[in-house]
Amino acid sequence: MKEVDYIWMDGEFVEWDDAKIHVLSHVIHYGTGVFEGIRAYDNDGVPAVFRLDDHMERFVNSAKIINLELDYDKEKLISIIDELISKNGLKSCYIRPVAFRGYGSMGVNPLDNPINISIAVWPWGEYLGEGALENGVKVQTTSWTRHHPNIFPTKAKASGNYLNSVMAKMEAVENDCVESIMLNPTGYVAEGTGENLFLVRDGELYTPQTADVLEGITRDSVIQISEDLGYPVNVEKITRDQIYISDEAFFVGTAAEVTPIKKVDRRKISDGKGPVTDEIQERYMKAVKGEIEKYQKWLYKVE
Ligand code: PPE
Repeated sequence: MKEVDYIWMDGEFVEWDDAKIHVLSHVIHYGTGVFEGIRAYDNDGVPAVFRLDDHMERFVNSAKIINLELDYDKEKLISIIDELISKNGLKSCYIRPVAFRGYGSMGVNPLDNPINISIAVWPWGEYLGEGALENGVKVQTTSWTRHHPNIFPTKAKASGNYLNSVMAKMEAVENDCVESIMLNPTGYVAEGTGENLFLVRDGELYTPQTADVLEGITRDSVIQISEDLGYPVNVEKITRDQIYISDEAFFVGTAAEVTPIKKVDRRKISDGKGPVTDEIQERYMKAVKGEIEKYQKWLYKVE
């Protein structure tokens, strides 16, 4: 799948095909890694990374949660991302930093294993399939339960956590859906496998609390955008059947951006984009492209 020329690994820019690790690396066996997902957008010919500082703050925090001491601080990692985008000549791309326990010894105890770190960039289109942003997606509630915070660290974007997402995603695809909505251990709505969720009802927005979901940066941006548009945002417990009777529903995330949900568990929610989703999606896409003065503070320009 070679997409670009260079990937950064442990202090060096290496050719895409040479960015390899040993098969006995701890992370492969035990999921001991953390990662981020960030997007850069073409702002009139200049790549602009959306909320880079916030993403790298979360990356450093994820590492802290799983006891990975990084040799690079947030500022240094930001300057590497800047250089990597330029070196690969990209105007827009997805950015994937990952830090993990590498090759050293086997067994669950990771503490003697080295800590490796890498950053890759590549162009990435619509996350939930072509046309998803325009037409909306069909989703299901999964039979897999989202993490209990004392089983997996919900504030860490940790590699191992994602087996839960992978199971729910495969189940969705097998059921002819694009994505799964996951319920938390007490049965309330949590999030998608790689997105946060919003509902619209009677002109107000609803989204679950962050206690047992990832503190999404798109979620936070969408809350601000919605409030600026005059829509009240209610952060509260949400039940599964509340989705069925909502006027509109949508996923948000770096990769998914603002993706409308048209059907949940075979119940129709909307014909695709509803009017509120439409307005929020449009504002979000304008914000990331640098077209709204107020939100330019969210953009890091690679110049
Ligand atoms: N919840 C989960 C579980 C999640 O993985 C993401 C991002 C979000 C919410 C939204 O967070 P944010 O990107 O900060 O708004 N998922 C990333 C990984 C997707 C993947 O398949 O890999 C992403 O969107 O980049």
